[in-house]
Amino acid sequence: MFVSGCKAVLVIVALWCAGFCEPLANSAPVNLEWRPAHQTVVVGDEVQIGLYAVSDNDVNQSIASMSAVVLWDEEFLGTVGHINNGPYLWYAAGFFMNDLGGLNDDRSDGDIIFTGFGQFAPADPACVPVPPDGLLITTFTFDAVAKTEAAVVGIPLRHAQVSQTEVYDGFLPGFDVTGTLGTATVRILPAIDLVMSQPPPNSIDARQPSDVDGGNATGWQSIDLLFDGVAACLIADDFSISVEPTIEAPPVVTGVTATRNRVTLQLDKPIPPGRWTNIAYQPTGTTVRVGALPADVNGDGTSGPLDLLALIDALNGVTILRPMWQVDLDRSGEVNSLDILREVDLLNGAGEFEAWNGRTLPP
Ligand SMILES: [Ca+2]
Ligand SMILES: [Ca+2]
Ligand SMILES: [Ca+2]
Repeated sequence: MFVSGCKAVLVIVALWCAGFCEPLANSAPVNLEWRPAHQTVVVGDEVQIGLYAVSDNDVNQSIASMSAVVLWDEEFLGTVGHINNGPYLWYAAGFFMNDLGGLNDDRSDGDIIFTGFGQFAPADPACVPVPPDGLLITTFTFDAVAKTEAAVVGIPLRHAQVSQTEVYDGFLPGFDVTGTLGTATVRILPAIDLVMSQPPPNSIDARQPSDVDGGNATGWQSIDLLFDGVAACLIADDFSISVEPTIEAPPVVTGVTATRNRVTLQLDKPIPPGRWTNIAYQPTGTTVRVGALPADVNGDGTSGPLDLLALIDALNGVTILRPMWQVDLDRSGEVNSLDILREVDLLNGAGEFEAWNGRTLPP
């Protein structure tokens, strides 16, 4: 049984050597590189990193077989797996058991060896075509288990003496064309989410958007976000801003200050009047929005005569206490009869103010 098994292996190797591809180009190095699906993930996510074979020059190369030793930091990335979702149909590709170095006995200890064999001739194509822009060999998967700024995945040429990364040419039998070996880093964020903002979600700033002469454009230009866990590691790229209805150049995040659970976003300009501004926390997609609608004292998304009544009630202490952004229409820092005059200016239009009477925010 054992002897016949050995014979079978010999036959396979012989067939392989006989079936090499027609020389189409000079054999050149083939690089192995990583392309993470996402540069930033959250603890608990599945991390996906494509392993690519890339021609070292500007013509297609070809490989017959390859092995890649893969090392990763198991403190941050848990059990490894892979999905053979590349365009080439391998004869066999995976983490084969009984590898020489025993790397594949344990998939969670930070080392593994991936091996792929191209098809036998006359399959079309027999060998694996490797274009200059790269061929997806397989997609590695890891569990993201702990937060870090950089979880590293690398491909050493040799590991623990017997395990070796090797890429064999598809043109010249047995010719080692192993090129450069890439490294990937993935940022892993804690499993936190956005739970509240200040101003609170759906707040509408009713104050004047500028001075009456149109100068000194003013409005919310920073917003505090509250998370359900420590958010000190977050950066500007973790947030995206969009505006509804859309405008050509919505505000962008220019600064992030984080203290424990609280993050203050600084924007490059005030949120635009007559619109909602959506702030999304990218890793989870959770979004809060705040709006600006001049004269909308009662914050119902429409500016009109009812808002003038709401302001008069607020000045007379008739209604609930309103936040300053609903009642200090002229941004003086005080609420008084001048704000009533300013409310009328904003509704009817005065100086450079547009007439906001009847204007609404999208639902
Ligand atoms: Ca292992
Ligand atoms: Ca209103
Ligand atoms: Ca005022």
